[in-house]
Amino acid sequence: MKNLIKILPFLFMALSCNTEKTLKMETGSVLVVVDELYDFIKDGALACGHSLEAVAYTKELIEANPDIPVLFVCDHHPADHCSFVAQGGPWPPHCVAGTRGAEIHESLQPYVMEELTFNKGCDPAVEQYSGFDGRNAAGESLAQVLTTLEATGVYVVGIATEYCVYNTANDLRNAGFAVKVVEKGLGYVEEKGHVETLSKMRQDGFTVL
Ligand code: VGL
Ligand code: ZN
Repeated sequence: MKNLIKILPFLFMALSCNTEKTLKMETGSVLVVVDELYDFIKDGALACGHSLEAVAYTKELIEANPDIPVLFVCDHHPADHCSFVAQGGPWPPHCVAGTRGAEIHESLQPYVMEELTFNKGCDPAVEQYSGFDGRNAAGESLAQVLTTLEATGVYVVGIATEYCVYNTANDLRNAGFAVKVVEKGLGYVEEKGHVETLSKMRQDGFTVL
């Protein structure tokens, strides 16, 4: 018993060192959540690797940073979108407007605000991997709203690393925003492509946390 009391403080220290603290986002920055939609998650039409983990981490990140605005980018296709196999595109039908597959995961629903939600890929003839091309219900672009919010930096999480996350991050950076991609919050089509995209982004000078 005495020995146990002696080692207790050390045991406590060891355990608390192991619990990593959730990332604190810089004041003045915003979080952009890309395509954390049912069709990209678990058993969805285009289910991606690490997607449920990405959603869980995104929720954790939001809750640990209650003052940071959260912007959602959403793939939102018509049923005959050009990116679908039937139209000669590379993908199975996914994120069709009005279906469950196009909805943001329920665990993130409490944080969704219409004016901070941006749909993309709405034109049947145009593929849009970048959230930069998205528009909110009022027709405003992501860049416009970031300017209104006076965002100094943008953290990016979401699905899929190789496509929409990469293109969104790249366009944001080209528009002059300081972009930080948060690895724990990413899902991917293929792990190899995910790893390659991350190393390309690091080489190009992105911050990957
Ligand atoms: C995406 C494939 C097709 C993405 C969207 O969100 O990365 N990938 N549409
Ligand atoms: Zn799509």
